[in-house]
Parts: sequence; C-alpha cells; structure tokens
Amino acid sequence: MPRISLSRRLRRTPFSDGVEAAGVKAYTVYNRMLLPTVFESVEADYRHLKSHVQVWDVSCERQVELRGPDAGRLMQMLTPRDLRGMLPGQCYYVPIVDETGGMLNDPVAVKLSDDRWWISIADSDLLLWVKGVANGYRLDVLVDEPDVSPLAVQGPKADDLMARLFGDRVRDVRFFKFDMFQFEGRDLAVARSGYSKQGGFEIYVEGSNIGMPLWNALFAEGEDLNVRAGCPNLIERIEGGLLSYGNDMTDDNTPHECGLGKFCNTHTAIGCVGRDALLRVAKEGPVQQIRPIEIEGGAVPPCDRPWPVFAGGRQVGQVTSAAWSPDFGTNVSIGMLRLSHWDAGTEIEVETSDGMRRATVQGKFWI
Ligand code: THG
Repeated sequence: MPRISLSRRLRRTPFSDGVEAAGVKAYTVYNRMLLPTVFESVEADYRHLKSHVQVWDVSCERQVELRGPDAGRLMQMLTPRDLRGMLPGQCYYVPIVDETGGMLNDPVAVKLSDDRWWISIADSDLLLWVKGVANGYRLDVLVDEPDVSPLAVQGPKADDLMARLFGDRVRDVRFFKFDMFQFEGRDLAVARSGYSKQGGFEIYVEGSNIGMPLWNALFAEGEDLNVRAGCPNLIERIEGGLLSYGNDMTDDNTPHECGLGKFCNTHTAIGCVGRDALLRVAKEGPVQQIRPIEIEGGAVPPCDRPWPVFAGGRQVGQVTSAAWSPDFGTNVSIGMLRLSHWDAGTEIEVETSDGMRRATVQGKFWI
C-alpha cells in the first residue's frame, strides 16, 4: 500500500509523541490533523475499551472559539437547537446547518460563559463558515481556533483513573456538563462526554506544552487499571449509533434525515440560519433517514465508499459505516434508507465491496 506523506499541512498534535510511543498502527486525517484509528487491532482495541480505560488523542476535535458580546447571538444563528436554557458549564450536541438546511457539522457546543463559547467540531472547515456569518452580520465577536486539544478518557474505569488525577470531585460531573480542574497549576475544563457509549470524560487541554505531561500523568496513575492508548473505535461507535460527519451524513442531508430532529427546535430557534428551509422539511417530514442495519455473513471489508442498498432490484439507500461486531456476532452498520424501506424488519440487500449480502433493518442501535 502507498503511504501518506507528512508535512506542515497535516498537523501533529500535542500528544503525537505519546501516541507513537504507544505504538499507533494507523492514522486517519480529520480537520487536517492526525487522528489515530488503530493501536493493537480494531477488535482488540474494542475489547479493551469495553473492559478497562483508554486515553484518546482527539485533538482533531478542534475548537472554534466565539468571544465577545455577540457570542451567544452568533451561536444561536449557527444552530436550530434552542440555546436559551443553556447555562455556563453545559455542553450541547448541536446540528449546524446552511441556508438550505444541509448539515455543515455536528459539533459539541461548550458554553464557558455568556460571552465565551467553544464549538468542538467534527470534520469540516466550520471556522470559515462561522467567520463568514460573524462578518456578514457585522457581529461584535472574535472568532478563532485556540490552542485547545481535547484528550478523552473512556471506558468503565474512566472515573477511577480521573479521580486519581483530579480528585473525587470529578466523579460528580454530570453527563454533558463540565467543571474546571487544575493540572500543574493550569485550569482545565473537564466534561463528562466522549465519542463512545462506555462512559468517560473529555479534558479540554489548553496549552500544547502541558499535553505530554498530562498524557504521562494519566498513564503513570493508571498502570494497575490497565490503561492504554486508544482512539474512537469503529465497531463500538456503530453499535452505539454515533454518527460520523462526512461518512454517515454530508451537507446533502438535513438533521431530520440524520435522526437529529430531537436536537432541533426550529420554531423557537429564532435567528438561526436555514430556519425557513428547516421549517419546510420538518413539516413535510424526511423521505430518507439513517437506520441501523445488520448485514449477514462473515466480517465485511472496510466501507471506504457508500455501498448501494437494493430491494426488489431498485436502489433504496446506502450503507456508509460497517464492521464485524464480536459482541453481537453479526455485521453492524449505519445506512441512509428511503421511507419505503426504513421500517424495522425490512429485508434488503447491500452491495459490499466483496459482493451482495442479505441485510435487515433494525429498530434500534445495539448499545
Ligand atoms: N466530543 C467533542 N467534540 C467532538 C466529538 C466528541 N467533535 C467531533 C465529533 N465528536 C462530533 N460528533 C458527535 C457525535 C455524537 C456525540 C458527540 C459528538 C455524542 N452523542 C451522544 C449520543 O448520541 O448518544 C449524546 C448526545 C446527547 O444526548 O446530547 O456524544 O465526541 N468534544
């Protein structure tokens, strides 16, 4: 296989030295930054994530910082989720849409104070869109990318590891809330969140220079907990129904097609870009939607392009993420299916890279 050449355009992270010392076997590129995808093997990493605790370099979840008197107003212009009840110390999963209602990103919004927010972005150049909106509407707000790199601590022993480093108070942080904790005299936001269903935290590491000291401290404190370097795991995130922007949805999809209608309050999200378009699609209802799908047979090959889905000889959708699940003994996958074929129990055929497979639409994700 050819390799990817490294250069300044493909950014390393404050933790890359630790990731490489831990034996990372594969990377992907996300927001023009390195994101580990495999340490031992996807299946071994999966088993370890579900049994112990892992430290993930998710620096590629870059922050778009909004600072100034119009920060809150700008944040509400960016998303159809109603932010009026959101307090400092809270995180919200927020669809971001363009003027047609198309998904531009599905980040986590972090409210630091009324006039300071972070948008923890998925893989698209959201900074450019946010700067464009801020300038186009002449808002009194600074928009930039700060030196903040999230480090996730995920898995059933995450609370124990984090308590050793930050004290028992960290156990009291509730889901999608954050509080401030000190490390080497620096105040860091620590949230109970992360791109897995195994539980855990995300540390918003402010200042690249404390990256490796924090990485090393987590491994020193967690030796007897069997802590390892890990990364977002393909199998586990499909089982949990965690969507991947650019894979499972693009700017061609509305939040409703993505099953993110529950994070939209389009009627009350006054001032949101794309509100009129979304009010129309919400009224009509989507004609395709994301669904969990079980694909029969042995382990499927990597899904590196959408796999067409057929029924009765006609295409009725596509599969965009798929993997063999050791725990469920089947191939788990995420696809976008037309309304006529999205009901649980519907039998379909998936044209994988190594041939046609029978498959069944599921009523819910596996975890
Ligand atoms: N954490 C942070 N930033 C991120 C991600 C993250 N940026 C990129 C990417 N992940 C954004 N996408 C997601 C997708 C799903 C979730 C978070 C970010 C998520 N969803 C939960 C679920 O669906 O069960 C909970 C949603 C809720 O109830 O609010 O966590 O992971 N910092």
